Amino acid sequence: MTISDTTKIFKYTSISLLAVTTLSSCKMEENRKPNIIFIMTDDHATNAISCYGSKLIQTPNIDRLAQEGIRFENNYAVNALSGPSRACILTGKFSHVNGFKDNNSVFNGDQQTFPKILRENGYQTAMIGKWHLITEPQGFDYWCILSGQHEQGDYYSPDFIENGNHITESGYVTDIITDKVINFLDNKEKDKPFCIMYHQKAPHRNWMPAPRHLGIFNDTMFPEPDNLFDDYSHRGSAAKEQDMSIEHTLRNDWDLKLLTRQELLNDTTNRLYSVYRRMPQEVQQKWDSVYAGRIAEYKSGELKGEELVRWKYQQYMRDYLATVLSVDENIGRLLAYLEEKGELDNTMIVYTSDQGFFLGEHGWFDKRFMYEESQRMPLVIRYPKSIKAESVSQALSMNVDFAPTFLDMAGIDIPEEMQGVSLKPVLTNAGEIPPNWREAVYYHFYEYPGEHSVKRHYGIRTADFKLIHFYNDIDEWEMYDLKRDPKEMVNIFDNPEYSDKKNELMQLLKKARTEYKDDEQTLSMR
Ligand code: SGN
Ligand code: CA
Repeated sequence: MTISDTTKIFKYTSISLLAVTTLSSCKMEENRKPNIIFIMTDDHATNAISCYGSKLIQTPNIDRLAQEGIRFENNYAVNALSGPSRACILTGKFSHVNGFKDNNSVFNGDQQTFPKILRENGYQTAMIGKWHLITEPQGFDYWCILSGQHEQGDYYSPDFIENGNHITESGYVTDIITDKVINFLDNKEKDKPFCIMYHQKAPHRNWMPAPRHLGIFNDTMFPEPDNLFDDYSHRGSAAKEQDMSIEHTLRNDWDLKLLTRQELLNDTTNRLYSVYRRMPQEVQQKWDSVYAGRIAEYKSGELKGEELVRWKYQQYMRDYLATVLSVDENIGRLLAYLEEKGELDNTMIVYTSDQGFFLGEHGWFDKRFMYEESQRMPLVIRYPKSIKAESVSQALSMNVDFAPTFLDMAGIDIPEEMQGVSLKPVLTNAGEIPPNWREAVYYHFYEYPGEHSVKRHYGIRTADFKLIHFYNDIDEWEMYDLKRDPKEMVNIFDNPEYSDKKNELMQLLKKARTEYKDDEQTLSMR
């Protein structure tokens, strides 16, 4: 063999070795499990997200996730309240199965959850922000959850429990939670995939904006929903007897912030004072100056009747939407960080909210009802390796589907006991509805008697219709034709024109209750 032959062989071997190495690193890259950042806010209505067609606000960073990924048009909470929604998401099971039915429940943390399974399969896991399940988080390498106000947390100088230790941070909650997420990413083990639950408090009541956004909408007049003055004449007693109206329920102090500094200092037992005192002095000063005009307007005594309701709606929107600005900005900050670290495209980024929210529709704020504004949750996912940009899906999905979806995307078997189904076929096929997909989503709300007085109810929503049974101290049915009446203004349950449809929906409801094993007696107790 000549020297030149040896060189050739050497060259050949190195080239093949190089090819093998490149191939296997490609394979590794291909087999690499997706990182997951599960962003969830609190009470963020689709009507306050621009990619969902909001007429109220621009949310460019959430929109970017949708433009570069998928937006779900028909994603629903199965119980539109914080603790219950979170428990459904973690377990992939409905409230009557996971045991967390209302905000007074205590989560049984020993049950199986998707973060536990991801962790057993090599993921580093973190839970940062609002938890609201009372028992300590399980299944996380790192956790830092809001405490205070029954685990609702505070907007300013919030208290947290970090891996079991009580701490107080200075600053604004939406920024702090994002800092903690970035800090976790900075310090994580390099070779493991990660899953972070990034859960904001905003835009939850009582809607306190960041210092930089205080007063930002003072001169903005927001469009009113056309049913702001709904009189519920074509609905049953549940809609009439609720306690969540802009007119009667919004509080002058807590919600509308109509107390001057002097009034707050004179009444330190007022709840608004308890959050005001958490702000540093310079922020208190800005607060005083931006709310001064509002307080003066109110005190002029000129606002009355419908005009007063309209005015309250404007103040509500100004504060609520200003807290949304910080949510969106911080998502932008996180995306820029991931991009800089080269992790953006390896990470499945999910945006949702624990449920929707009423922004004046039917004259309301809050949620709980199985009406569109509160039952519907935003769901936007960016993961360019599997999801085609600009996908939009009409598939009916529920929050109990999240756990199976995350496991499936990570290539992990889904436990039998999970009641939701994986959305992977929807994600990987540009949002197309898979064959034999479900015909209806199921819902069951339990917190009654309770805050805001929304009666117990359960029901189904199909692509075009909704059927609801209110029970406990009443026994009333409602049905809506969502194509003709998308704002759910006229109950057609007793309309003979729809009797066939009604029978069909009754059958579907029965089927859902059997399938999901919800056999609770739901008759009137009167
Ligand atoms: C607090 C709010 C309610 C809200 C619940 C549940 N009242 O109690 O308006 O419905 O949280 O919200 S407040 O006076 O404290 O602001 S949830 O999103 O956590 O379920
Ligand atoms: Ca909530």
